[in-house]
Amino acid sequence: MSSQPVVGVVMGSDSDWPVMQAAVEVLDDFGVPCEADVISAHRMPADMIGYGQGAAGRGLKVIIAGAGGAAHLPGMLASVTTLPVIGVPVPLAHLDGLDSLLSIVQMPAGIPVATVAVGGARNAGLLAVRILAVADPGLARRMADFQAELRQAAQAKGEALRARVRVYRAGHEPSPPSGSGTEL
Ligand code: RP5
Repeated sequence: MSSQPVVGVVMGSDSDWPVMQAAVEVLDDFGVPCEADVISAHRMPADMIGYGQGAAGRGLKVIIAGAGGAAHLPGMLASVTTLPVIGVPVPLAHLDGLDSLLSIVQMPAGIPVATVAVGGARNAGLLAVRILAVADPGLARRMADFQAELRQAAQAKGEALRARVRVYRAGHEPSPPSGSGTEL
């Protein structure tokens, strides 16, 4: 894969970066070239429209857009591009991100935004990888390997939990029922 970005990771403010960083990290892990930038729907609307309109022409294939509060960036980008847009609700100090989630997920019919969980930037990156993997067998194999690792990690957790339960039960042997011993 060339280093030409194929995923655009954009956010309403640099204050979103601590959340959005996880998307860039997982894209880097999979070797998917991406760009990251601040594009604010409310503070720089003309730039935001320009970014969305030019995204496909610049070679981007997926846009990941994160925003908090009145989070209109993902939906507005989706309205001016044919690319798939993944929205990341960024939690702010108030309302725990529910405001961001509802702003992003409640799109009108015809303009979809694939919305991940509040703060779910890593899943947004993984979803972008899956979208690209449809036309990239090498990337699909890496995703399959990643999922196999998840399964192994979950199995190891189960094994560790079963061992803990055995230890717990060994320390809580039930008392013998009354009347079962020798009584005077
Ligand atoms: C939103 O306003 C941004 O996406 C960010 O989550 C929030 C706060 O932005 P700053 O005031 O920190 O720049 O548009």
